Amino acid sequence: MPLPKDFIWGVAGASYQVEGAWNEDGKGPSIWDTYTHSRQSPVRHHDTGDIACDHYHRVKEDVALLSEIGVKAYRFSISWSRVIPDGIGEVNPKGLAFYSDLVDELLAAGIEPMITLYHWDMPQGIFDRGGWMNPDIVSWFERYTKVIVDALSDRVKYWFTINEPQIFLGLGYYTGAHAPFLKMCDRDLLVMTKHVLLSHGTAVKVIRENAKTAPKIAYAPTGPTFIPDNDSEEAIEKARAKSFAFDGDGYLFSNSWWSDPIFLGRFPEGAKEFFGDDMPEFTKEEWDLISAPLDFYGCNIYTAMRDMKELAASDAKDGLVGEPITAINWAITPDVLYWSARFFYERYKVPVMITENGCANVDYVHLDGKVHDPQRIDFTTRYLRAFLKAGEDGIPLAGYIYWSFMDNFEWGIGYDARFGLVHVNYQTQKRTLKDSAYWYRDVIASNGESLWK
Ligand code: PNW
Repeated sequence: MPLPKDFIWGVAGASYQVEGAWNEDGKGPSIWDTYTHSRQSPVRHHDTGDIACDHYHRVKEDVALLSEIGVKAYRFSISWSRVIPDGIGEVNPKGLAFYSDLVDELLAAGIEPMITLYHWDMPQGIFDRGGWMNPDIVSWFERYTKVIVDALSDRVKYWFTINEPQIFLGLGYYTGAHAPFLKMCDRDLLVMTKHVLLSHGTAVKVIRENAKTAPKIAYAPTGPTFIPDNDSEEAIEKARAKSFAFDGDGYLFSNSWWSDPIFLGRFPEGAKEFFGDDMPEFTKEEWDLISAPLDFYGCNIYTAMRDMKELAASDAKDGLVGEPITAINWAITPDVLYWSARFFYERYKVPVMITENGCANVDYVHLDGKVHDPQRIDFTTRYLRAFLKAGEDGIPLAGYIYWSFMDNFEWGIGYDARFGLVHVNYQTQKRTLKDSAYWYRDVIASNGESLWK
């Protein structure tokens, strides 16, 4: 069955991971600037995003590459502290102009801009005022959203409020692997959950009420999708139940902790009993705000969860013995896109967009000057076939956004992981389209048909 003509084929990136120019043209520091500069930073090799892909100075060149690949959409995030240096005070006109120019460049190339408002680089000025712990963050995020919507919504239609609360709270404030490298207790994590959900809902309201062109709004969570061990109804039901389990200890990383409030207007069952008096509470008006309708379900999905206790012959914890993995040890499990599309659509009843999916590989420029990455092409072919099968089974699919457009700063593991369709030499900033970029160009040009050849 051919895909709808308006199926969105895109690629993604995020401000701190690509922009560099961390202190230029009036930009204020974010927590990623501050804490990657600290002596205690656990980031591999002490890498920072100070320069990253120097995208801030290379927008024209980078949009030309997007054009060459032929993407229909580019998902990027805005650095809050580039636009409002301390997060709450004066707007920095040069920061805003950078994003406005990027939007113009994209539109001139026929590429749909998709904006993520919060992809983890909180202004240091906000963190110093308590960050997600301070109830005022909701109004600060509201004001920041209004500034961006006023400046860009005449040209931008697609909005993501926040990227992966699971990871920025889970790794930033619980395991300590991401900035600001903290390990906090449930009591505080629950206060932060409350403010993240309210900030999301408030941003949705600001966009709906102020956007100058009809907006499409979502958020971009990740989470564990379990895939069934076999085709039986029983196995499918078991995988579905595990995918949405509240899961006690692992709640911050779960699907239901974040998406049940946003799509169903309630916390998952079992949460209140688990947390007792620490459980966040919302008024009826706040629940309405948080669960205001969204246009689609964004899924950042890379690998499946399996019930290892049942599957592994040995006591392997992370995967099956000798199974295929990417360069950062994530298991290659294509069916996760089929089951994610199905499970999320069945539970939340909005079309599904894969807002991130991709393969970390050991890419380098070969003797012939090209970057041959057959693993990435094979990986993405398999994942896309599984995703499109969900469409054939009647699940409405809104699009597929490959992570990432170009190699970039991969958070806690620095520059070691390369996810890009475009290779970046960090010494020279030379970009080279990988074989996968040309392969993706053909996939897009054929609207997916070439995946079956
Ligand atoms: C996502 N996990 O992060 C982010 O949105 C991107 O910024 C990032 O570069 C990309 O995926 C690749 O990692 C994740 O541990 C980080 O499950 C960690 C996990 C999932 C997503």
